[in-house]
Amino acid sequence: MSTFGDYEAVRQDIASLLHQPEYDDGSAGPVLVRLAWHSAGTYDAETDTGGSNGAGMRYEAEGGDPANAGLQHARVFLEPVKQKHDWITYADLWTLAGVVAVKEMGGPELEWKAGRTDYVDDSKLPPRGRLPDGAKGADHIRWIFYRMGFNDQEIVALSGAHNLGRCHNDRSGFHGAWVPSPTRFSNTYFRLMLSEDWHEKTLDNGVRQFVHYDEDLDEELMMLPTDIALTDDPDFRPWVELYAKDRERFYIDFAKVFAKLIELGITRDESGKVVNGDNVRGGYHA
Ligand code: CCH
Repeated sequence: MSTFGDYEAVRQDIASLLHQPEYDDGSAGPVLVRLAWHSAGTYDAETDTGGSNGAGMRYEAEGGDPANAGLQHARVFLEPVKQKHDWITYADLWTLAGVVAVKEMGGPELEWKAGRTDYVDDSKLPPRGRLPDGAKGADHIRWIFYRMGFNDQEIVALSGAHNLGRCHNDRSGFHGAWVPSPTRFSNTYFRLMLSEDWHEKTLDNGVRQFVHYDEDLDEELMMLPTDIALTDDPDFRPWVELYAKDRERFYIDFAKVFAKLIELGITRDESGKVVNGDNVRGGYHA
């Protein structure tokens, strides 16, 4: 039995499922962080559509977006937690899972507030194509993240999440991890981005990425074209340099911007209660 509103118990159950010896690098953490990000990263400030409210990824329209390939693993990992604490909404569970995973992997404490609903408002469903494409450059990144309301500093800070996890051939077409310890949160991604000599490689599937051979690992590490774009662009680069040398500052900025990400499209009253996402004509409860 689970007590209604006992988010601490949910946090503990998320933390205890992170260790997954058979999966990837032995942790569900990175894919949970990606689930939280993709659930929120469809937000469009101008039309106030998309965002984590509604947990739209449960349905084909959003879940079947090729950009979300692989995130079913994250949702499956979380299903037992949802079954046990059936009062929590998926929208809250997915965002909270990202927050818990970052912390458990050695990252900063991230502010998280409850109250998202699983109410799907058809008029607010995000069209596909709102998530970034790793094959592109700085203009594309800005176009995607400015739409959500982020600035250049926030874009670079958020990108530091690529310190976690890896790319999978059968999900995105890219291949490999960004850093040698992909289940530890740190600023290694920024440090390696600047210190290593990344060269372009075309994989067997025709996908282009940047690689660097790590002798200790005896493995190639990777960067997406969008990651490398952060070092080439004159307004992004100073932030990469700052976060590469100042881990604390990266943690502080990451915490701020991630908290902002998972609140996109959520309107709260003074008491913190979510006042949108419910009782909207044309929607349905799941
Ligand atoms: Fe990302 N990301 N991401 N990413 N991402 C991928 C994996 C992760 C882009 C593309 C990709 C953010 C921004 C961007 C994570 C967190 C964040 C993959 C590989 C691609 C491609 C997917 C696969 O094959 O499994 C692009 C492009 C951008 C921006 O331009 C942001 C922002 C965040 C979070 C704050 C995490 C974590 C992963 C690892 C997932 C895993 O399964 O290991």
